[in-house]
Amino acid sequence: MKPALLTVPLLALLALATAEPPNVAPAAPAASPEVGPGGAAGLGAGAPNGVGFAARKSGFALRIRQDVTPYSLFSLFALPGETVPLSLVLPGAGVKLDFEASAGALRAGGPTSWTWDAPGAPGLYRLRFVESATKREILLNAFVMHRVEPGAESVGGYLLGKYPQAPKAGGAGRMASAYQAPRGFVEVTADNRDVPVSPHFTLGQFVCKQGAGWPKFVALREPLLIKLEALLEAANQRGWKARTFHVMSGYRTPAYNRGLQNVGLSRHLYGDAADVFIDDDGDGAMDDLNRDGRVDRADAVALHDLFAEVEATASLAPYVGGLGIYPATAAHGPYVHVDARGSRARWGE
Ligand SMILES: [Ca+2]
Ligand SMILES: [Ca+2]
Repeated sequence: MKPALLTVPLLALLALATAEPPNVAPAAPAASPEVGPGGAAGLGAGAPNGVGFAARKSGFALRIRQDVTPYSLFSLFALPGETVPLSLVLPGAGVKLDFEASAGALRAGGPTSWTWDAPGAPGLYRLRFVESATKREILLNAFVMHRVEPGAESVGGYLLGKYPQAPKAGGAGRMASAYQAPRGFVEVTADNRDVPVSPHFTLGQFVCKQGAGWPKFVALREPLLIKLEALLEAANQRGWKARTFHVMSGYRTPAYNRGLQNVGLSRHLYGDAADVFIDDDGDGAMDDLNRDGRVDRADAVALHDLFAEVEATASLAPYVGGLGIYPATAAHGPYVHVDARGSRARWGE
Protein backbone atom coordinates (compact mmCIF):
# COMPACT_ATOMS: atom_id res chain seq x y z
CA MET A 1 0.00 0.00 0.00
CA LYS A 2 1.40 3.31 -1.09
CA PRO A 3 1.70 5.99 1.58
CA ALA A 4 -0.05 8.41 -0.71
CA LEU A 5 -0.37 11.11 1.89
CA LEU A 6 3.34 11.42 2.50
CA THR A 7 5.02 14.47 1.13
CA VAL A 8 8.41 14.26 -0.52
CA PRO A 9 10.23 15.53 2.58
CA LEU A 10 8.57 12.84 4.63
CA LEU A 11 9.56 10.16 2.18
CA ALA A 12 13.11 11.39 2.31
CA LEU A 13 12.93 11.27 6.04
CA LEU A 14 11.65 7.70 5.86
CA ALA A 15 14.61 6.82 3.71
CA LEU A 16 16.92 8.24 6.33
CA ALA A 17 15.10 6.45 9.08
CA THR A 18 15.11 3.06 7.47
CA ALA A 19 18.73 3.37 6.39
CA GLU A 20 19.59 3.35 10.05
CA PRO A 21 20.22 0.15 11.89
CA PRO A 22 17.26 -0.68 14.11
CA ASN A 23 17.48 1.70 16.97
CA VAL A 24 16.74 -0.64 19.79
CA ALA A 25 19.58 0.74 21.86
CA PRO A 26 20.91 -2.69 22.82
CA ALA A 27 23.28 -1.27 25.36
CA ALA A 28 20.60 0.69 27.15
CA PRO A 29 19.02 -0.74 30.26
CA ALA A 30 15.32 -1.51 30.05
CA ALA A 31 14.36 1.20 32.46
CA SER A 32 14.04 4.31 30.39
CA PRO A 33 17.46 5.92 30.73
CA GLU A 34 16.51 8.91 28.65
CA VAL A 35 14.52 10.79 31.19
CA GLY A 36 15.25 12.57 34.36
CA PRO A 37 18.27 14.30 35.71
CA GLY A 38 21.63 12.96 34.72
CA GLY A 39 20.41 12.23 31.24
CA ALA A 40 23.87 11.43 30.02
CA ALA A 41 22.35 8.43 28.32
CA GLY A 42 21.00 10.94 25.86
CA LEU A 43 24.53 11.61 24.80
CA GLY A 44 25.97 8.17 24.97
CA ALA A 45 23.34 5.49 24.51
CA GLY A 46 24.06 3.43 21.44
CA ALA A 47 27.68 4.46 21.61
CA PRO A 48 28.62 3.32 25.09
CA ASN A 49 32.34 3.45 24.44
CA GLY A 50 32.25 6.76 22.70
CA VAL A 51 32.91 4.93 19.45
CA GLY A 52 30.62 5.47 16.52
CA PHE A 53 27.43 7.45 16.48
CA ALA A 54 23.82 6.35 16.80
CA ALA A 55 21.22 8.70 15.35
CA ARG A 56 18.64 6.90 17.50
CA LYS A 57 15.71 6.85 15.13
CA SER A 58 12.76 4.73 16.07
CA GLY A 59 11.86 3.33 12.64
CA PHE A 60 8.62 5.27 12.65
CA ALA A 61 7.93 8.96 13.05
CA LEU A 62 5.47 11.19 14.82
CA ARG A 63 4.06 14.46 13.65
CA ILE A 64 3.79 16.90 16.54
CA ARG A 65 1.57 19.70 15.28
CA GLN A 66 3.32 20.31 11.93
CA ASP A 67 6.78 18.98 12.82
CA VAL A 68 7.87 15.43 12.17
CA THR A 69 10.35 13.62 14.39
CA PRO A 70 11.78 10.16 13.71
CA TYR A 71 13.80 10.08 16.91
CA SER A 72 13.26 7.59 19.69
CA LEU A 73 13.57 10.45 22.13
CA PHE A 74 12.26 13.91 21.50
CA SER A 75 10.51 16.79 23.19
CA LEU A 76 7.28 18.66 22.93
CA PHE A 77 6.66 22.17 24.21
CA ALA A 78 3.10 23.05 25.12
CA LEU A 79 1.19 25.82 26.83
CA PRO A 80 -0.82 24.88 29.93
CA GLY A 81 -4.02 23.18 28.85
CA GLU A 82 -3.08 23.25 25.16
CA THR A 83 -4.47 20.51 22.96
CA VAL A 84 -1.57 19.17 20.90
CA PRO A 85 -2.31 17.06 17.81
CA LEU A 86 -0.03 14.09 17.15
CA SER A 87 -0.06 11.56 14.38
CA LEU A 88 1.89 8.62 13.06
CA VAL A 89 3.36 9.49 9.69
CA LEU A 90 5.59 6.48 9.13
CA PRO A 91 5.74 3.74 8.15
CA GLY A 92 2.02 3.80 7.41
CA ALA A 93 -0.87 1.40 7.68
CA GLY A 94 -0.67 -1.77 9.69
CA VAL A 95 1.41 -0.36 12.49
CA LYS A 96 -0.12 -0.46 15.90
CA LEU A 97 1.14 1.88 18.55
CA ASP A 98 0.51 1.58 22.24
CA PHE A 99 0.52 4.92 23.95
CA GLU A 100 0.49 6.43 27.38
CA ALA A 101 1.01 9.79 29.03
CA SER A 102 2.23 10.46 32.54
CA ALA A 103 -0.41 13.17 32.93
CA GLY A 104 -2.92 15.09 30.89
CA ALA A 105 -5.32 13.35 28.55
CA LEU A 106 -3.80 11.45 25.62
CA ARG A 107 -6.66 10.30 23.40
CA ALA A 108 -6.71 8.38 20.13
CA GLY A 109 -8.68 10.07 17.36
CA GLY A 110 -8.08 7.08 15.09
CA PRO A 111 -5.49 4.33 14.66
CA THR A 112 -2.78 6.85 13.78
CA SER A 113 -3.81 10.11 15.40
CA TRP A 114 -4.01 11.43 18.90
CA THR A 115 -4.50 14.58 20.87
CA TRP A 116 -2.81 15.37 24.13
CA ASP A 117 -4.49 17.82 26.47
CA ALA A 118 -1.54 19.23 28.35
CA PRO A 119 -1.94 19.58 32.11
CA GLY A 120 -2.57 23.02 33.47
CA ALA A 121 0.51 22.97 35.67
CA PRO A 122 3.90 23.76 34.12
CA GLY A 123 6.39 20.93 34.40
CA LEU A 124 7.86 17.89 32.70
CA TYR A 125 5.56 15.10 31.57
CA ARG A 126 6.15 12.04 29.44
CA LEU A 127 4.35 10.66 26.42
CA ARG A 128 5.31 7.24 25.17
CA PHE A 129 4.41 5.61 21.86
CA VAL A 130 5.47 1.99 21.47
CA GLU A 131 5.13 -0.09 18.31
CA SER A 132 3.38 -3.22 19.56
CA ALA A 133 5.16 -5.67 17.31
CA THR A 134 8.73 -4.44 17.61
CA LYS A 135 8.67 -2.58 20.92
CA ARG A 136 10.43 0.29 19.21
CA GLU A 137 9.31 3.51 20.77
CA ILE A 138 9.24 7.25 20.72
CA LEU A 139 9.44 8.87 24.11
CA LEU A 140 8.47 12.52 24.27
CA ASN A 141 9.66 14.66 27.13
CA ALA A 142 6.72 17.03 27.21
CA PHE A 143 7.44 20.40 28.76
CA VAL A 144 4.42 22.40 29.82
CA MET A 145 5.66 25.95 29.70
CA HIS A 146 4.92 29.00 31.78
CA ARG A 147 2.50 31.15 29.85
CA VAL A 148 3.24 34.83 29.35
CA GLU A 149 0.84 37.48 28.16
CA PRO A 150 1.71 39.57 25.10
CA GLY A 151 4.08 42.35 26.08
CA ALA A 152 5.29 40.64 29.26
CA GLU A 153 8.88 41.56 30.05
CA SER A 154 9.52 38.86 32.63
CA VAL A 155 8.43 35.35 33.46
CA GLY A 156 8.50 33.82 36.94
CA GLY A 157 10.67 36.69 38.14
CA TYR A 158 13.18 36.12 35.32
CA LEU A 159 13.93 39.13 33.16
CA LEU A 160 13.08 38.81 29.48
CA GLY A 161 13.07 42.42 28.35
CA LYS A 162 10.99 43.82 25.56
CA TYR A 163 10.39 41.75 22.45
CA PRO A 164 10.65 43.71 19.21
CA GLN A 165 7.48 44.47 17.30
CA ALA A 166 6.84 41.62 14.89
CA PRO A 167 7.22 42.70 11.27
CA LYS A 168 4.09 42.79 9.18
CA ALA A 169 3.54 39.23 8.05
CA GLY A 170 3.65 38.86 4.31
CA GLY A 171 3.08 35.16 4.10
CA ALA A 172 1.11 32.41 5.71
CA GLY A 173 1.97 29.70 8.15
CA ARG A 174 5.24 29.45 9.94
CA MET A 175 6.84 32.58 8.48
CA ALA A 176 3.90 34.73 9.49
CA SER A 177 4.19 33.68 13.10
CA ALA A 178 7.96 33.29 13.31
CA TYR A 179 8.51 36.73 14.83
CA GLN A 180 5.69 36.71 17.35
CA ALA A 181 7.08 36.83 20.87
CA PRO A 182 7.00 33.36 22.45
CA ARG A 183 3.85 32.72 24.47
CA GLY A 184 5.51 30.23 26.78
CA PHE A 185 8.85 29.52 28.43
CA VAL A 186 10.28 26.39 30.00
CA GLU A 187 11.55 26.81 33.53
CA VAL A 188 15.07 25.38 33.73
CA THR A 189 16.45 24.37 37.09
CA ALA A 190 19.45 22.50 38.41
CA ASP A 191 17.16 19.46 38.48
CA ASN A 192 15.96 19.47 34.89
CA ARG A 193 18.84 21.12 33.02
CA ASP A 194 20.23 17.72 32.03
CA VAL A 195 16.95 16.35 30.72
CA PRO A 196 17.41 15.46 27.06
CA VAL A 197 15.26 17.28 24.55
CA SER A 198 16.43 15.07 21.68
CA PRO A 199 18.90 12.16 21.45
CA HIS A 200 22.00 14.33 21.63
CA PHE A 201 20.95 17.61 23.25
CA THR A 202 19.83 18.61 26.72
CA LEU A 203 17.55 21.40 27.88
CA GLY A 204 20.36 23.19 29.68
CA GLN A 205 22.42 23.58 26.51
CA PHE A 206 19.99 26.21 25.26
CA VAL A 207 19.59 28.53 28.23
CA CYS A 208 20.62 32.16 27.98
CA LYS A 209 23.89 33.17 29.60
CA GLN A 210 22.05 36.00 31.33
CA GLY A 211 22.41 36.05 35.09
CA ALA A 212 23.69 33.44 37.47
CA GLY A 213 22.03 30.52 39.18
CA TRP A 214 18.64 28.91 38.68
CA PRO A 215 15.91 28.97 37.67
CA LYS A 216 16.21 30.34 34.18
CA PHE A 217 13.53 30.34 31.51
CA VAL A 218 14.08 29.27 27.94
CA ALA A 219 12.21 29.42 24.66
CA LEU A 220 12.97 26.41 22.50
CA ARG A 221 11.27 25.16 19.37
CA GLU A 222 11.03 21.67 17.99
CA PRO A 223 12.29 22.67 14.49
CA LEU A 224 15.70 23.66 15.87
CA LEU A 225 16.11 20.27 17.52
CA ILE A 226 15.07 18.39 14.39
CA LYS A 227 17.60 20.39 12.42
CA LEU A 228 20.46 20.07 14.91
CA GLU A 229 20.03 16.29 15.11
CA ALA A 230 20.14 16.00 11.31
CA LEU A 231 23.26 18.19 11.15
CA LEU A 232 24.96 16.25 13.93
CA GLU A 233 24.32 12.94 12.21
CA ALA A 234 25.75 14.35 8.98
CA ALA A 235 28.83 15.66 10.79
CA ASN A 236 29.52 12.21 12.17
CA GLN A 237 28.97 10.66 8.76
CA ARG A 238 31.53 13.14 7.47
CA GLY A 239 33.99 11.63 9.92
CA TRP A 240 33.92 14.39 12.51
CA LYS A 241 33.46 12.83 15.90
CA ALA A 242 30.75 14.74 17.71
CA ARG A 243 28.52 13.39 20.45
CA THR A 244 26.72 16.72 20.48
CA PHE A 245 27.36 20.26 19.29
CA HIS A 246 28.77 22.72 21.74
CA VAL A 247 25.97 25.30 21.89
CA MET A 248 27.75 28.57 22.53
CA SER A 249 24.53 30.52 22.43
CA GLY A 250 21.01 29.16 22.16
CA TYR A 251 18.08 31.13 23.50
CA ARG A 252 18.72 34.80 24.29
CA THR A 253 16.38 37.11 26.12
CA PRO A 254 15.78 40.44 24.39
CA ALA A 255 17.49 42.09 27.38
CA TYR A 256 20.62 39.98 26.95
CA ASN A 257 20.59 40.33 23.19
CA ARG A 258 20.44 44.10 23.48
CA GLY A 259 23.58 43.93 25.62
CA LEU A 260 25.31 42.21 22.73
CA GLN A 261 24.23 45.10 20.53
CA ASN A 262 22.74 42.50 18.30
CA VAL A 263 20.13 43.02 15.64
CA GLY A 264 16.63 43.37 17.05
CA LEU A 265 15.13 40.40 15.28
CA SER A 266 17.76 37.78 16.08
CA ARG A 267 16.33 34.29 15.81
CA HIS A 268 17.95 33.59 19.18
CA LEU A 269 15.04 35.48 20.77
CA TYR A 270 12.55 33.00 19.39
CA GLY A 271 14.11 29.70 20.36
CA ASP A 272 15.07 28.32 16.98
CA ALA A 273 18.68 29.46 16.66
CA ALA A 274 21.99 28.16 17.99
CA ASP A 275 25.62 29.18 17.60
CA VAL A 276 27.49 25.91 17.51
CA PHE A 277 30.85 24.27 17.05
CA ILE A 278 32.20 20.76 17.40
CA ASP A 279 34.31 20.31 20.48
CA ASP A 280 34.67 16.61 20.98
CA ASP A 281 38.10 16.98 22.56
CA GLY A 282 36.49 19.17 25.20
CA ASP A 283 38.97 22.05 25.19
CA GLY A 284 36.16 24.60 24.88
CA ALA A 285 36.88 25.57 21.30
CA MET A 286 36.18 24.26 17.81
CA ASP A 287 38.06 21.10 16.87
CA ASP A 288 40.45 21.08 13.94
CA LEU A 289 37.85 19.77 11.50
CA ASN A 290 39.89 20.17 8.33
CA ARG A 291 42.94 18.72 10.02
CA ASP A 292 45.37 21.40 8.95
CA GLY A 293 46.85 21.75 12.42
CA ARG A 294 45.08 25.03 13.16
CA VAL A 295 41.74 26.00 14.61
CA ASP A 296 40.50 29.00 12.69
CA ARG A 297 37.80 30.28 10.38
CA ALA A 298 38.47 27.50 7.88
CA ASP A 299 37.06 25.01 10.38
CA ALA A 300 33.88 27.07 10.72
CA VAL A 301 33.70 27.21 6.93
CA ALA A 302 33.99 23.43 6.75
CA LEU A 303 31.16 23.01 9.25
CA HIS A 304 29.05 25.64 7.49
CA ASP A 305 29.54 23.99 4.12
CA LEU A 306 28.33 20.68 5.48
CA PHE A 307 25.32 22.38 7.09
CA ALA A 308 24.46 24.06 3.78
CA GLU A 309 24.63 20.71 2.01
CA VAL A 310 22.37 19.04 4.55
CA GLU A 311 19.91 21.90 4.61
CA ALA A 312 19.41 21.45 0.88
CA THR A 313 18.10 17.91 1.34
CA ALA A 314 14.37 17.30 1.07
CA SER A 315 13.83 16.19 4.64
CA LEU A 316 15.05 19.54 5.97
CA ALA A 317 13.06 21.63 3.51
CA PRO A 318 10.62 22.82 6.18
CA TYR A 319 13.54 23.90 8.34
CA VAL A 320 15.66 26.03 6.06
CA GLY A 321 17.02 29.08 7.79
CA GLY A 322 20.08 31.14 8.52
CA LEU A 323 23.67 29.99 8.33
CA GLY A 324 26.43 32.34 9.37
CA ILE A 325 30.19 31.88 9.68
CA TYR A 326 31.97 33.58 12.56
CA PRO A 327 35.76 33.71 12.85
CA ALA A 328 37.62 33.52 16.13
CA THR A 329 38.00 36.68 18.20
CA ALA A 330 39.69 37.38 21.50
CA ALA A 331 36.44 36.36 23.19
CA HIS A 332 35.60 33.14 21.39
CA GLY A 333 36.73 30.61 18.82
CA PRO A 334 35.23 30.09 15.38
CA TYR A 335 31.62 28.95 15.20
CA VAL A 336 28.59 28.66 12.95
CA HIS A 337 25.17 30.17 13.50
CA VAL A 338 22.27 27.96 12.46
CA ASP A 339 18.55 28.62 12.70
CA ALA A 340 15.27 27.22 11.43
CA ARG A 341 13.45 30.44 10.60
CA GLY A 342 11.71 28.94 7.59
CA SER A 343 13.46 30.94 4.88
CA ARG A 344 17.03 30.85 3.63
CA ALA A 345 19.56 33.39 4.89
CA ARG A 346 23.35 33.40 4.58
CA TRP A 347 26.07 35.63 5.98
CA GLY A 348 29.76 35.64 6.73
CA GLU A 349 30.51 33.56 3.64
CA1 LIG B 1 38.04 21.52 20.73
CA1 LIG C 1 41.72 23.60 10.97
